[in-house]
Amino acid sequence: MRLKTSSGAAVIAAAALLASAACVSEEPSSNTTDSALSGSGTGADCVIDETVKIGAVFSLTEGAAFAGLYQQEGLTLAIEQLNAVGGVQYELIVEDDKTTVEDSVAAFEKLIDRDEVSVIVGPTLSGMAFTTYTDAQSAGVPALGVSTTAEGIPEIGDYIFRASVPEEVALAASIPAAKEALGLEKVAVLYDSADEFTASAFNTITDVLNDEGIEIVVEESFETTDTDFSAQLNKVLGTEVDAVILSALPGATVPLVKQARDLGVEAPIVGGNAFNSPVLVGALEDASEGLIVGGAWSAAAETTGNAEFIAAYNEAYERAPDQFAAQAYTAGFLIDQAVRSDCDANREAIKDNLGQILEFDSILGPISIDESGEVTQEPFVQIVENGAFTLL
Ligand code: 1QQ
Repeated sequence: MRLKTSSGAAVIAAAALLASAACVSEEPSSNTTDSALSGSGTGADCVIDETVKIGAVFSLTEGAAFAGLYQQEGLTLAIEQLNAVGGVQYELIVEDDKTTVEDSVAAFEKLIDRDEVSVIVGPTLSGMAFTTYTDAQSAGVPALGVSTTAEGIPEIGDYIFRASVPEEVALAASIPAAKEALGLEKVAVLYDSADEFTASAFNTITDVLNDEGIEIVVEESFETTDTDFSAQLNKVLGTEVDAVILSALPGATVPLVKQARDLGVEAPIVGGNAFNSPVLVGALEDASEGLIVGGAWSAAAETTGNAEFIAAYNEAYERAPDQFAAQAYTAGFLIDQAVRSDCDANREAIKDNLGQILEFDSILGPISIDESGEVTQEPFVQIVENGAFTLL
């Protein structure tokens, strides 16, 4: 397997910069079919002569690198294991979007037009996916999200899929679990209104709290790059809320939670997908204690192959995997399943078969993706105890 990492061209058309984040469903331009990507046999017996190119766009630097680096490692490990099986050989081409929409668009363009990949995994953030998936859709290239959890992602078009438990599903599990564990009656909700994923999660949070009969006594927003949260936290102080529900990326979560504890806000903190990261726990140090998170994977889950995955990952990278690594790893196997079902790695065949994944037995548990592109998977709710995630 060859692993190429390049920053991609930084030149972006003004149109791309201005591209709307709204969900659009465009008809793709026609794709050519490469007969060498279509093999003989099926499933485990599938043999394809040409190497199948898988592109990946992850945030390997800047704000979302806390997730992107794990994603790159997880997907690389899956591709190595899949290539060892034989019959189908994959080449993984990874691009860094530097946590910007511009670089994400450039990376998608390179993978689609220059590398002519069969499928793209990523990008890391929903905030980039709303633009890049519109491009993948118009080009007729299937894209599989592994951490894009905002509302409206699969609706972008029929070439867009995700293997990442939507934030609304994660929160619909973590908030009731926190209610049961902590007896939640009154909460504060703090959210980043500038990021599409965290803003969309805020809507879900209010819906779930309403459904659960939990009262919101403080509701405050901030922006992704803010560093001082004292104004919002001072509104929480003295309210005796049972928990703070936080919708933020780790960049803001770390100073916010630390400042909360320093100011004397003692309420437990509940969050979703972005919090399921050892990077966050490490950066928070003691302030991570008691954090409740909903997400797609747990090291403690007794799912098929999970223990072997953790061991292989530790061996390869000398650190433990996280949720983002686990999801990207799973994506490799989902793509392989889609390729092998018709023994065809052309874009159109992968698109058709990614939409028919039924209860695939994965380290995330049984996972299905239907033709709408949406994933069905049971989320995991965890709590940080003694600096480590354990199932709640
Ligand atoms: C999204 C997310 C982020 C937490 C991924 C790192 O879930 O942007 O949708």
